[in-house]
Amino acid sequence: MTDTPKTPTRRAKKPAAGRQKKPAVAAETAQTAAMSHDSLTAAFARQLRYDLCWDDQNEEAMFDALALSVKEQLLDNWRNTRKQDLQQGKKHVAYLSLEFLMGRTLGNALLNMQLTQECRQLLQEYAVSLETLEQQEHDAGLGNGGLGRLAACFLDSCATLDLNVTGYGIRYEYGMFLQKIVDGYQVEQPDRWLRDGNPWEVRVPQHNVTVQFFGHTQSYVDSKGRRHMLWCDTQDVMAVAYDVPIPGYGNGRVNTLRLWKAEATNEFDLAEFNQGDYTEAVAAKNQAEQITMVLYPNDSSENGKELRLRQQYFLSSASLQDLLRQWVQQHGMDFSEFPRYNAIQLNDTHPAIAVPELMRLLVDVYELEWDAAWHIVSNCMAYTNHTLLPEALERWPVRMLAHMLPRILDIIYEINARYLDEVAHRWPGDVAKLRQMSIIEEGDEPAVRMAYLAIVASYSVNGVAALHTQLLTTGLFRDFHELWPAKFNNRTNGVTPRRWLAYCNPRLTALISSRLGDGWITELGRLSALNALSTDADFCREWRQVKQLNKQALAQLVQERCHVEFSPEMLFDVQVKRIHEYKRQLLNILHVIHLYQRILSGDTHGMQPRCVLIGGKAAPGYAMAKLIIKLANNVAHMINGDSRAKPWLRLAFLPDYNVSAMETICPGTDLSEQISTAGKEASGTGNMKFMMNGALTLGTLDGANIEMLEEVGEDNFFLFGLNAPAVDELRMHYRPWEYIAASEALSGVMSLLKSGYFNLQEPDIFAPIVAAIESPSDPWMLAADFESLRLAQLEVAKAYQDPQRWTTMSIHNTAASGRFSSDETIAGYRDHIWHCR
Ligand code: 9L8
Repeated sequence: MTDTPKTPTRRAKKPAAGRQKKPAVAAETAQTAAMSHDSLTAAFARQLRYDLCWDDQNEEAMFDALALSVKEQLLDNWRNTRKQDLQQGKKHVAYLSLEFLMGRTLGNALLNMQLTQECRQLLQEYAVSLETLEQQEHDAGLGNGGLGRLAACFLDSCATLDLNVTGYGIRYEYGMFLQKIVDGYQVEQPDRWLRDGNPWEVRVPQHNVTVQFFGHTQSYVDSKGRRHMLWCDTQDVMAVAYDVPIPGYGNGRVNTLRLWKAEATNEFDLAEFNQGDYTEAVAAKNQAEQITMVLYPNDSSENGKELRLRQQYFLSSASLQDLLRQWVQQHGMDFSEFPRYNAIQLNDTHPAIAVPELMRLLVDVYELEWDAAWHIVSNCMAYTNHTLLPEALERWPVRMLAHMLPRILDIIYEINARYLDEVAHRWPGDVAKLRQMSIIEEGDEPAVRMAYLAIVASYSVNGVAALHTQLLTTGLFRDFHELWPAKFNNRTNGVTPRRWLAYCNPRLTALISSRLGDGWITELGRLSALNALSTDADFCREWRQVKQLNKQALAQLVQERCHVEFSPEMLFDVQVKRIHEYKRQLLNILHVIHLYQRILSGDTHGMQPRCVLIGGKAAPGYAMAKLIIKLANNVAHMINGDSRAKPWLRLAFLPDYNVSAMETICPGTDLSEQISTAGKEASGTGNMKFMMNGALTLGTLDGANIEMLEEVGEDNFFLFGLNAPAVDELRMHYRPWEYIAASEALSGVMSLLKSGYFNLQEPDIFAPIVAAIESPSDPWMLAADFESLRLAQLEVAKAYQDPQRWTTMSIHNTAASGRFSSDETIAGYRDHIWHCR
C-alpha cells in the first residue's frame, strides 16, 4: 500500500452500517477529511441510541457501542486494503496457528488508529473514562502462553510493516480457562468469552467451506488412463469464517485474522432427516460443533486426544481451501505461480497436517500431477519450531489417522516414500538412518512425526532464538540439518512495542516521547538514544517517578486480586508465565523461603525489602505444576501472616494471569525473573516485555535472555546459573544432595520445607516437591543453581539500594530493547523467509 495516507482514510459522514447504500469505493477514498472525531462521536451516539437499544446506558452497553463504532471506523480501510493488495498483486502470507492470544482489542485499536485522544474527548460528554470501558472487555484468550501471544504480536507487526498477511485460527467457544485459587489450589472455570457477543468479529458466510472426516478412499481410472482417488462417505463439517480486523499503526492498513467456527452442514442434517432420524441429526450437529468448542489448555505438552487432531485438520483444511479458492478466482486453474504469490507459515507443528492436505487439494481436487503439486507445496510451506521439550513433540498414531483422515494418511505415506529415497541416496545402505529419519515412527503404536513431516515439506525451518536454533540444528534436527542446511534459519522472537510499551505504559511513553519524539513506536531501535540520558538528573528523577506510579497501579491490582499489601517503596520482584517445572517457579519459591529464614534468624543486614509476585496457569492435568501453585500460596500465607516478615518480605500469587494482567504488571516491575534451566526455554517473550518497560532481568543463559544480555551488557543484567552445555554435562552425574549439603541456605530451606511448616494442616502434601528436588534425575537441576541464584539476588539487593545506579540500569534496559520489537522479527521473516514486500 504505497499510496496509503499516514492517517487512516475515513468518510466525512458515515451512513449507518448496512442501512444505507454505501458509496463507491473511489468516491470514499477521495473523502479523506480529518473528521475522525465527528465520525467516531456520531457513530457512538447512534450505536448507543439505536443499535443497542438499552434502557439504561450502563458500562457494558457503552463498551459495546464504543467497540462497534471503532470497528465501523475500520471498515473502509479494511475493504481498501484488500482491494489494493489484489490490484498490486502483493504476495500473501497465511499464518496458520492453533492459538492467537489477542487479549483485549479496544485500547490497542484506538492506539493504532490514533484515535485515543478523540475517544477520551467524546467520552467526557458521557461522564465515563476510557479506562472504565476498556475494563469491560473480555480478554480473547485463544491461546496458552508465549506461542499464542507471539502470533498476536506478529499480526500487529505485519499490519504495521504493511505486509499482506492473514492470520488463520480457530474461533474457540471457550478460550483459556479462568483460574480461581481455592484453599491455595488452582480451580479451572470455563471462559465463555463470547457470552455477551464479540463486537470485533464479522461473520462472513460467503467464505464457508466444507471439511471432510472419516469415510474411506476409492480409486478409479478415467478414460485417459489417469488414476484418481476419491474420498467418500465422509462426515462433513462446515467451517464458517469470522473475520477480525487487524489495524496497522498509523498506516491505514487493516489486515485480517480469520477464525473458523465448526457448524453442521445442511447436507449432513438432510441425510439424517430424510431417514427420519431427527434426534440423530441434532446429535450429529452437536458433534460437528464440538470441534471448535474449547482450546486445549496444554502449554508445551501434547496430549494425543483425537479431538485435538480434528481441530488441527479442520483449521488446516478450511484455511487452505480458502487460499485456493481465492487463487482460482483470480488466476484460474494454473497453480504454477502459486508459491510466488503465497507463503504459508506453520506456527509449530500444530497445523502441520496442512502439508498433506495441500497435496490432497492440489492432486485430488484440482487434478495436478504429484510432482507439480509437491513443487508447489514445498515452495510455499515454512515451519517455525518453538520447543525442544520431548513431551511437546507431536506424534499422531497411524491408527487414528487411518480412521479419521484415510486419504491424508495415504498421502503422508507417499511423501515419506519419496523423501526416504532421497535419504537413501544421501546415506547409501544406512538402514538405521532411514528408520531414524522416517516420517513414520515404527513400534507398537506406529505414529506420524509431525515435525519431520513439516521439515520435509518446508523450504524454511526456523527456531525462535539463537541458542534454540543452534540446539535444533545440532540436536533434535541434526540429520535434517545435514541433509538440507540451507533450510534452517534463526528468527529471534520479539514483542509489539505498540501494546507492550506505547499502550500499556502511557507514563513512560510520554516521558520517552518528550525527549525522543514518538518515532520509536515504529522504529524501536531509536530507544538507544535513551542511553545518553541515563545519567541526566532530571530525566532519571522522572523515570523513577513513572516507575513509582506504575508500581502503585500494580500494588492496587495485587491488593484487589490477592488481598496482599505491596508497598511501592519495596523492590517488586516478579515471575509471571505458565507454570512449568522447566521454568522453575519452584526455584524462586525456595529463594523466598530462604529470605524468610534470614528474617526469622535476625539476619537482615543489607537485606532489601521486597515484594515477590508469582502468577501463571498450570495445565489442568499437570499435577506437579498445580502443586507448585499450592506451595506458592501456602508460603505466601505463612509469610504474609507473620508480622516479623512484614517490613522485609511479601509474597503473592496472582490468580488468572493473562494478557490484560501483564499490561499492568510489566510497567510496575523492578526485577524480572527469567530463571529457566538453560537449554529449555526456546526464547521467552515475557522477558522482552519487562525489559522494554525498564525492568532488570535476573536470568539464566537461556533462550532470548542470551541476546538480551548481549544487547544490554553484563553490568545491566543479573546473570546466574549453569549454561546449556554445563546442564547437559552435569546430567550424567548429578547428585543434588551434595549441593544441598554444601549450601547452608539451601539445607535450611529444605529442612523447613520437610518440617511441614508450610502445610501444618495438610501433612505430606509437598513430599513430591521435596522428592523432585532431591532426585539425581531432576532434569531441572534446582539444587545445582540455587547458590548461584542466591548470590545474584544479593547483587540485585545491593544495586537496588543505590537508586541512581538502579535507575541508570533500568534506562539502559529500555534503551537496549529495540532489537526485541516484533517489527524486527517480522522484517526478518519478510526478507529471509517470505520474500514479500
Ligand atoms: N516455550 C516457548 C517460548 O520459549 C517461546 O517464547 C514461545 C514463542 O516462540 O513459544 C513457547 C512454546 N509454546 C509451545 C507450545 C507447545 C505445544 C502447545 C500445545 C500442544 C502441544 C505443544 C502449546 C504451546 N512450544 N513452545
